[in-house]
Formats: sequence, structure tokens, C-alpha cells
Amino acid sequence: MKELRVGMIGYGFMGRTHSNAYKRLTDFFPVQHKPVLKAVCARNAEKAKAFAENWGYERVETDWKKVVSSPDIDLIDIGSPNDTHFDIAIAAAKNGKMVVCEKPLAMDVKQAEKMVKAVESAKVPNMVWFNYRRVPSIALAKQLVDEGRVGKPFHYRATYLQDWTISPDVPQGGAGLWRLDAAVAGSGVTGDLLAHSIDTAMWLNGAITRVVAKTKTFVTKRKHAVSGKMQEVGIDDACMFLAEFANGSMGTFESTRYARGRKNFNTFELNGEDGSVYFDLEEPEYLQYFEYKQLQSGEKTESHVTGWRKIHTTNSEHPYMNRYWVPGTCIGYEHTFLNALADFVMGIESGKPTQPDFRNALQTQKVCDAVIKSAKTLRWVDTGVQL
Ligand code: SOE
Repeated sequence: MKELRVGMIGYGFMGRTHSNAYKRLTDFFPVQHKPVLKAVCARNAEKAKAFAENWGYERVETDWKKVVSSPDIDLIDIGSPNDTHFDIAIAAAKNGKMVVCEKPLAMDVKQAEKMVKAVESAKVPNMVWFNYRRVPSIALAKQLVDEGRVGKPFHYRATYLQDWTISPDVPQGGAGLWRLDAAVAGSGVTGDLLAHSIDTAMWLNGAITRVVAKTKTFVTKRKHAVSGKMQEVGIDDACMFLAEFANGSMGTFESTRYARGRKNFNTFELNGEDGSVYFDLEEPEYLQYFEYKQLQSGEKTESHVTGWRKIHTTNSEHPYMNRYWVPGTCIGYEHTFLNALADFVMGIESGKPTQPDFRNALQTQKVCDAVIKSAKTLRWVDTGVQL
């Protein structure tokens, strides 16, 4: 076993999901690298210390520059707020560290392009944690598309809905709430939620070439948790956009944090000439599939038994599932990060880098930027995506 010495930047929700993945990797996957939790870094030393004690990190740092230049660290994991990704990734790559970064990759395309350049010129393995690709049912959808079961695509439909910011009393800024502060997050639901939907969409259905969008900010002033002052809200609370794909299909994307009752409602449907697939994260262990069969001559229609199949994605033949339990038993949200990490490590070991890497995530960033631009001009915007 070789050591994979991890320096984790950030201790929030994503710091926990990633740390869990490092700890469980070799329990479930036959890899040759064993993660060692060397250091966790955060501005708040006390909270970082509590995090380190809980998850088993060897030491605590409060300056990320120290971590990215430490000789005893191989991999930098960026789980801190979006406005920190750029500086940390560039410095880590310059120091020859592997870099794995939370989504969205950057605040905008300009930053993301420089980050791609940095990891590619340093030739360091890199990945962006678009974890939903690693939900077995979504990976199965990809397999069905690749097997030609959906056929010529016509429609892609994605929704990503939450409801946690409806109250005007929710402040913006600070730990946990930086997602509401445009200066830190870059954008609202577009970068935070639709980035996931766009990544999945382009993985399944290819490049999005142009978009037209409408965004809405329902609560226009919120107290800032750090300054204590009422401030303008700069994020998009909701965003809807239409998309054209390079393969000729069309898409609709909808996201909001104002859908009362929807906590993390992430769905998509792809309709093609030969079939359709549908996924809903509230029932993550299922992929729904409709197969259209053309009748051969002499064959009778069986329309009384046609319908959607609800595939319980828990057999060992299903993506990732041979690493876990027995058929019929499902895995959870945390395993999507574990699967992503396993793919990353296996990519290092096989020399076939896993996706999405920084270059791939840059394409999602291009769509996000085009969406925000279109929402300002209310015109179609070309994305410039290159897959
Ligand atoms: C936002 O509430 C959030 O935590 C996103 O930032 C994550 O990427 C998503 O997986 C769950 O929702």
C-alpha cells in the first residue's frame, strides 16, 4: 500500500463528505493507495480542531498556504467556499500536489481557465467532485445511453429544487450561509445546484451549445452574518433556462431554493426515439426506463403490458454495486463521494484519469456563465462548450 497524504481545506458539509470517503476507501475498493488524513485547514482554529478530532486528522492549520506547500502532503482537497478555490488550486498545482475541488470549479470561466492551465502544465491529477455522476442509477442511465437504448435524443428535462432560503430572516454570508453571498459564491442556484444538473446533462447528452435564461431574486435584501448590516442580495434565488444541445435535442432546466417542501429534489428525464430514462434523487436507488420496441413483421403489439420499468439499481451488475452489499440493499449519499474518490484513485493507478477533471468542469462553468449572462440580456448566449 502506498500512502495518499491528504490536506483538507474546509470543514463544512463537503469537508465531512470527503473525509468520510478517505476513511472508507480501502474498506470497499481494491486500490493500492491508502488515504492518510494529514491536515485540515480552516480560518476558525477551534472548529478545525474539533473537526480534526472527530475525523482523525493529524494536525490543524489555519493558513492554507502552509498546507499546499507542506512536503508531507500529496493531495489538496478544496472543500472551502467558492471564492477560495482559485488561489488554492493554482498554488497547489504549482507545488506539484494533486488537486480535487468541490463544485463549481470557480467563480467564473476566466478563473476556471487559469485553473485548468495550472493543473495541466503541472501535470497533476485533478478532479471536481460532481458526486451525482456516482449515484449508481445515474451511472446506469449513462450506460443505457451509451448502449444506444435511448436512441436519437429529443428532450432533456432537469429540475433541482430546494426550499431552505424562503424566510427573509435567513442571513447571507458566514459559515454555512456563504452560498447566499454572491461575493463568495459567485452565483446562487446556478452555480450551486444547476452546475450539478448541467454536469449530469452534458455527461449523458453531450454539449450544450446555447442557452436563454431567466433568473429571479425573491428576497432582495438580507442581513449579512459577518457585518450585521442589511445588504443587497446578489445571488439568483431561482433560475430557469432553455438549452440547445449539439446533438439536436432541446433541454429545460429549472432550479430554485423557494420550492416549499422540496429539500434536495434533483431530477432529470431524457427522451429519445428508442426510449427514455428518468431519475429522481428522492428515490436514488431507482432508475426508470421506458423501452420502445419496434415490432418485427408478424409480431403482435403488446401494448397492454408496455410501460416504464422501475429498475432497482442494487444488483452487483449495476455500477459500483459489486463493491457493496447484497442485491436489494441500497447505498447512500455518502457513497457517491466514496465512488468518486475510488474512480479518482483508480485513475491515478491505471494512468487513465477519471472524469470530470478540471477541463471537463470548465465546460460546465461555461454553461453557468452563459446562463447568468443570458439572464441579464434576456437573449440566447452561445456557451462555447468543447467536449
Ligand atoms: C446546497 O444546499 C447543497 O449543499 C449543494 O451545495 C450541494 O452541492 C448539493 O449536493 C446539496 O445541496
